[in-house]
Amino acid sequence: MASDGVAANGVTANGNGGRVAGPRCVALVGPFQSGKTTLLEAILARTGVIARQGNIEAGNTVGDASKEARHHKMSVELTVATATFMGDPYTFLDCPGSVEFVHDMRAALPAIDAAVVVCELDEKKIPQLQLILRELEDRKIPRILFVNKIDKADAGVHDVLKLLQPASRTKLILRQIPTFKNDIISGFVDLALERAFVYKEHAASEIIPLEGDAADLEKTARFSMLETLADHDDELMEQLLDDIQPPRDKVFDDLRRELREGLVCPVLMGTATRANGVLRLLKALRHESPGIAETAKRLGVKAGNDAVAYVLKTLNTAHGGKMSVVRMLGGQAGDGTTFLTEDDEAGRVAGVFKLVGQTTEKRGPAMVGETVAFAKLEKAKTGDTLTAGKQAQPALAKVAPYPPVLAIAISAKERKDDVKLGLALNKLAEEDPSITIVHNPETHEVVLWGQGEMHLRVATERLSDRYGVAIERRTPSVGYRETIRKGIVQRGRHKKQSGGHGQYGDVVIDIKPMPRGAGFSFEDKITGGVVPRNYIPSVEEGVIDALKHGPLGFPVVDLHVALVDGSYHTVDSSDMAFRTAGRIGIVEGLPQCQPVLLEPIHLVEIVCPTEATAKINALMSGRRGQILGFDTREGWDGWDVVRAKMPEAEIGDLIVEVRSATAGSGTFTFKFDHMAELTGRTADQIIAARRAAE
Ligand SMILES: Nc1nc2c(ncn2[C@@H]2O[C@H](COP(=O)(O)OP(=O)(O)OP(=O)(O)O)[C@@H](O)[C@H]2O)c(=O)[nH]1
Ligand SMILES: [Mg+2]
Repeated sequence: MASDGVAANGVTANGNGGRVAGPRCVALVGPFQSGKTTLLEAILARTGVIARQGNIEAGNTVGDASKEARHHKMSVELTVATATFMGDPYTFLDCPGSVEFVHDMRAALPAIDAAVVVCELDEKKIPQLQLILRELEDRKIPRILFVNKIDKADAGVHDVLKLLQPASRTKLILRQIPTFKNDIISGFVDLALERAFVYKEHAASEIIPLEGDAADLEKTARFSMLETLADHDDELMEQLLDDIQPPRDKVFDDLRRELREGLVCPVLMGTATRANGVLRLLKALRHESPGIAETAKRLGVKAGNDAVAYVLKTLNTAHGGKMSVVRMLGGQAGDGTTFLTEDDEAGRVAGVFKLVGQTTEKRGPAMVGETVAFAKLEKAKTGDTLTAGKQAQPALAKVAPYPPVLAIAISAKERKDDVKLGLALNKLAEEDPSITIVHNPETHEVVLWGQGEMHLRVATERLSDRYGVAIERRTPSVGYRETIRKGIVQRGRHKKQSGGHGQYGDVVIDIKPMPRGAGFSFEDKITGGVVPRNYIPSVEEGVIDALKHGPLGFPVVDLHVALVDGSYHTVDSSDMAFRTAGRIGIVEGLPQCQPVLLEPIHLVEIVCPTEATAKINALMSGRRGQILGFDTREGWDGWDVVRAKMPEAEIGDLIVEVRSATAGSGTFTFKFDHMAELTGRTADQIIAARRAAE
């Protein structure tokens, strides 16, 4: 009995000419819940790293080991696991599929040799698949599609390419076709090896004779695989035209070359839960994926002896402190190596570790191509290029997180945890750069911005689980303002004669509305010294102070205040007294100026697959949005951009609905446009809520 991929004579069937030896770094990516973590588990079992394959339902997998991931039964951060397959070390990066945690994937991509894109035969998940493939295409990363959950496929599976091709700009090339027994998938035919296999649960597939229907189907499918390869190989094209069977080694050479050059994207299949198809996948990686030499070239690493590494993830472990997961792109580094980032010192390595999920194992120096964790590089950040020696390499890759789309205001449940919360938030943002923390000086809120509901939920769970700070969360305040519709001339008088030194300040101010966006200005129109020069700045201070809280409860903007008259007392007048007088002028004057609420309006740009555009339009209109128009998204077949102006209050949880209207693939950006008057019921409610909160 021969095993999967090895010919009966025991010789590896693949032409070995261009095979790369040495360490690899491979990311497992793909749409949400496609089976990446399960596939990692199968790979670790297959390579002997773990004795038994765990599963998501039982909560005993190497990936998703954090409390938050187990609880939600989804990946919420990158899992790193190193295994050895046929003598070569492979580090697998199990990336979260949820778009809300996509930054962990995006930041890791620059350093990988190849990606395994785990997907399902589900039309609804095609836009998400497309997003991920684009990311890889743009970065020129060789990729293999692994169609998972093939156990659930029916006979329609023959249309694999028809379903998947729209997601890929690169030509897909089907490498295997499934075989069925009583309508249930039982194995596959490998089109390059021309062999039929029958799946065995948690064991290598077994070779069976290729005969009957399967043999006919194989011929057609193989021919179309060769035709695609021949698009980039004239000699092969001639052989096909002349009906000559190309030598097997030539086919393997083409498969390898065309994958690495980004000309094709091979498609394999299997069932991660049963470890079916996993050995074929590993062999494809072994024989076809590039190694560190090509990856270093792709990134433009300058040749030299100095160690160069890319930080693909930062972790704060409970015991080991800070760990920087790096891919060694050049040289070697170990305990005591000092690294530079492109603009700073990164620190000194205090411990090199091999990672298998949450297990860390101390090891010797890291060689070029290996993926390890360095402890205590205090200043290294995810995405940094590290160089040992005196001359730092310029940054090889920079991956900016997507702008955040959802915010919550948080505070520690107990006052005594305030300082702890501050420290924990820094660590949280260090591990996950797609989180932004904003302190709102006006409302004194700490606002956590993130990529979606689950992202923020997991962030707050981490604050309590990992850092021991219990959190309260609220909807963040909207940046309401108020202004006035008409002007007034108002006296502000402050006079106190309670024994001893009195207080006296008296001003007349002319308050006038100004156009939207003008802000606030103050003018001194005093003549004849009725208010002495030196008190005038205090009047202005008093005015500004009072404008922080207008008659409706919000900061007042877009008005002009001129100091036109007043009087003073030689003994009792003071800065304090004039300040108070200025404040009184505003407090008494504004309520007579027809105050009106202003709300911030943002310019929102939503991107979505075209079939969702109508839904998005309706959604925006339903949220007081003013649609400006929609267009096809440049460079994105089958996608639109919808532009609208929308009140900030309505943007609050917009992302939740946009994602639900687009099967998770739509998103938006927004930027402040203008302040607009708001009246009527909505305004009354906002003002009442503000009063109640005070
Ligand atoms: N039937 C079937 N179910 C599978 C297979 N692989 C995974 N699953 C199930 O699919 C669900 C998601 O599996 P995961 O391994 O967590 O998927 P994932 O891609 O890591 O998910 P995210 O990281 O959250 O995107 C779990 O319930 C798995 O048991 C498979 O080959 N066949
Ligand atoms: Mg996962």
